[in-house]
Amino acid sequence: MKKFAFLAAAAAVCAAIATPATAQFAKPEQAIKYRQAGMALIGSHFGRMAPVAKKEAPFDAAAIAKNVEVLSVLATLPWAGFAPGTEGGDTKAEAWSDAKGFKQAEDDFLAAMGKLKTAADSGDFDAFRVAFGNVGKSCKICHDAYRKDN
Ligand code: ASC
Repeated sequence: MKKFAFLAAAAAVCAAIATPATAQFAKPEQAIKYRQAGMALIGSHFGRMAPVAKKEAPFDAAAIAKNVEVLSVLATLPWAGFAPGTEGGDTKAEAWSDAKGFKQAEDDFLAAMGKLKTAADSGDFDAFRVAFGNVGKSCKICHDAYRKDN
């Protein structure tokens, strides 16, 4: 019985920890807010590097690597907020009716992000500039297809 009580307590603790991560959104509006917040942060951390890529600001390799490290985590976030049943916001219905295409666009973005991380970590400006441009293209392809009012 002692062992059972321990296992039951351990299971309860696991459930308490796991629940917030699995049952993320009680209402569709919360998912919409979450994905919009994620996209806003991605836009901020991506956009702030544009002047560097365009050679309008100096290339600080360490600062870029640090920012891309943050961006790499942010890049993984919004997608859970596009769960079925959360249609709305600035997203076209096609993101759900063409779920395969939308997932492909997500995968392409994350692949481009992986290459940007490698380039930023290398400290090489030209590698960074090319990889930055490719991430930007993947943003635009997805926005053109699935975001309203581009
Ligand atoms: C950004 C931002 C986007 C993308 C896109 C890239 O900084 O907010 O939506 O880059 O413009 O083409």
